[in-house]
Amino acid sequence: ETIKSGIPAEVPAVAQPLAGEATEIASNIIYHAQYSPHFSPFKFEPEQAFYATADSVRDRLIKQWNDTYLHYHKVNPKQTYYLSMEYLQGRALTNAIGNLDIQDAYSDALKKLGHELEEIVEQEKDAALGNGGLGRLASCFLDSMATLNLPAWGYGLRYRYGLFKQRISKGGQEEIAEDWLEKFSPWEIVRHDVVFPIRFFGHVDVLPTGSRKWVGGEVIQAVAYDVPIPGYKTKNTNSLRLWEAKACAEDFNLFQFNDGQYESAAQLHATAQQICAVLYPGDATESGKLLRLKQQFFLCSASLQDIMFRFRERQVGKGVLQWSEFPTKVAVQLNDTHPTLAIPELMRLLMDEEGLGWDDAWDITTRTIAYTNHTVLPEALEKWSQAVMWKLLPRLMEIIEEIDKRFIATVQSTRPDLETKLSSIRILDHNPQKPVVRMANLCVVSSHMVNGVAQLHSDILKSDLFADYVSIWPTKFQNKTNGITPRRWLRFCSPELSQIITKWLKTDKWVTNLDLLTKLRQFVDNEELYAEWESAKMANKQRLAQYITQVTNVSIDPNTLFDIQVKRIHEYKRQLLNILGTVYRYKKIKEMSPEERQKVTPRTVMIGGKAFATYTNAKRIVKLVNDVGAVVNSDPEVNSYLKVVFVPNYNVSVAEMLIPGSELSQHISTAGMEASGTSNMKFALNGCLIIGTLDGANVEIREEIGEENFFLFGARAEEVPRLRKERENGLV
Ligand code: HBZ
Repeated sequence: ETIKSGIPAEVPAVAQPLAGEATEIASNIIYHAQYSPHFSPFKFEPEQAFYATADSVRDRLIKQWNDTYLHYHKVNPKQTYYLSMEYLQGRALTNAIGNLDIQDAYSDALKKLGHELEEIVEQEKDAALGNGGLGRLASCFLDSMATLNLPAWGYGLRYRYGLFKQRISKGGQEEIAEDWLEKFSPWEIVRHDVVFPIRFFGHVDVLPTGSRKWVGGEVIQAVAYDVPIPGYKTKNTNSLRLWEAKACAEDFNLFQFNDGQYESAAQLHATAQQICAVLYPGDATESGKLLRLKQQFFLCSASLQDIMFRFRERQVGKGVLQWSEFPTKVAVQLNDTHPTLAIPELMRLLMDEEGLGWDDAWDITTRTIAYTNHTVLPEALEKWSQAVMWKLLPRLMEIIEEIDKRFIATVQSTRPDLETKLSSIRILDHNPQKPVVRMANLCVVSSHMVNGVAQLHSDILKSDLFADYVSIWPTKFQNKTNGITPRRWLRFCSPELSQIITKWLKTDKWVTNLDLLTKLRQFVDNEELYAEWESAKMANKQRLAQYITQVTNVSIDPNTLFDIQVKRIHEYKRQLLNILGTVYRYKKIKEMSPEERQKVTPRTVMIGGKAFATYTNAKRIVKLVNDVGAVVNSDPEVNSYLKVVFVPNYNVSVAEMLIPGSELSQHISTAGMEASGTSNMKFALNGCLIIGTLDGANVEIREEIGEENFFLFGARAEEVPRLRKERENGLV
């Protein structure tokens, strides 16, 4: 389906820097330092310079952002809405300046004011509203969709505390709350006029007309905060709309307050504050689970009310409000099952608020919603307690029950051969121990498209997890291999390498068309290119080495091979295997004679990543890597041949430093477990070799870069079950 906007791709965002532009920008920065004050007057240290610079860049963004909104409002194209509980945006300043193509002018302007742009951008805190690959994918998609001139918005939550800061102590990982809004974010704009009510608890009334209405309970307000998403060298600027939870002023009980009952007076205000307090509240307790479910519904309900409001506004403007047209103007993509409640909520809004019947509402819902699966691990497939859902979302549970009932009826009448499978493919699991709703099943039944995130993963979905559904809807399942934005992950994080590529290709069009990189093949024997490439890599390694020394106190030598594994710590990703391999290497070097050691390629092994706070084995792995590092790095016999560092607090900004400086990267998950992986793409794009298993997107990367550039490792996905069984049975 085409959802092109009509904004011409080649329109430069702003005119090329004029001779005097740096001076103009410098005075605009000074203006903001003075008249958009956030600090005491007359201070212009790096921190103040950052905020003033960001304000000045935002001025430019706002103009094209508003123009974009107006343009789509007029053209009324089909618009994509990405619903995601996570966005790992990282820093925005370099990206905004780069996408607006005004780096040089800003760099000159800051110089005039006594600052270096590189130093100023370091002042920005990462917006880390996500855990790992799934959240970063959402952010990469936003950048790419804006660059492709697609009318596409992201919807998420404005968590106050995003992903925790990881501190390494003697005991291993410690989690520190990270308040990314401690001062404020210069990029977000609160829309005081975009507010929707979200209901929790309560009950369902049957009206005299027979229709049903969810009433009572608590009602919290969702307030929109918008973050601009500029495309690269285009005017198109999309929105990331993050919802914040607030209680109404009337919900503050003045009478109770004046009576000294301070806590109960502000109870709903406190309840509202909890909703967006933290990314992924621990769900080991019942209250933690309830809060997470509240977050999910909050995102879904607010986003759908907003989408429907916009649809109505644009259709009514044309005098043609017909809900059956909704799927021709709206596409809602669910980033995993976390926003599944969008399905019953859209049904509810269409039936109970707009008065549609079940069949029409179902037709619209299924044509609007599509679902991306990111995992086949059974423990990661979401299941919600039916009891909790009845309590929190009574009307939605009625709708889910009805979807389940109708699905069963359809299967029974059209596919009697699947009768025995019904208990596993239906949505409700009535297991008497713990009746649950299977969110992935609800998504598959209610979406018109379901996709996996790499070819192998999509094949496994079809042949395994969703096999029975494939027999019902053979064309519903497809593959969309993940991707990354080449802007953040090459153009801006390695300006050195980018310049070389542009010089040899005689164009910078590769920044929006990576296929052009294959044209570098014609220089495969060119010594001059090699020398330039090597010097760019060395510059990036030096920058990385400096950073590592600064954060770990371990000095590493840029002349050693940089061997890196960075990702969330998980048993299936096998950081344990990497560190055991490193211990083996250490012991081998230890046994060698001094002459033999001369032949060893000196290597620095870097491992980094966060472990989920309650995941004990992952935390043990973090500690082990640190402890192995302490032994190896202090062994004078070995430490000029091998060093081991745990890179603390791995996040988007740290990745932007590590990836350009890497030479070998490890993607060694047990085959069949990693849905895709996306850092593998970022490393490959930065001219790094991969050691990896045939898992996730590694398979496709290997096909693209050639077997000779990929160190293949381990068993294939189809061999794994047999090998596992043999080991369980003690045959091996
Ligand atoms: O999504 C990752 C996959 O593990 C990775 O292979 C893939 O490349 C990436 C993008 O498709 N999945 C996650 O990052 N998942 C989560 O972070 C997650 C968050 C909350 C959950 C479950 C999983 O409740």
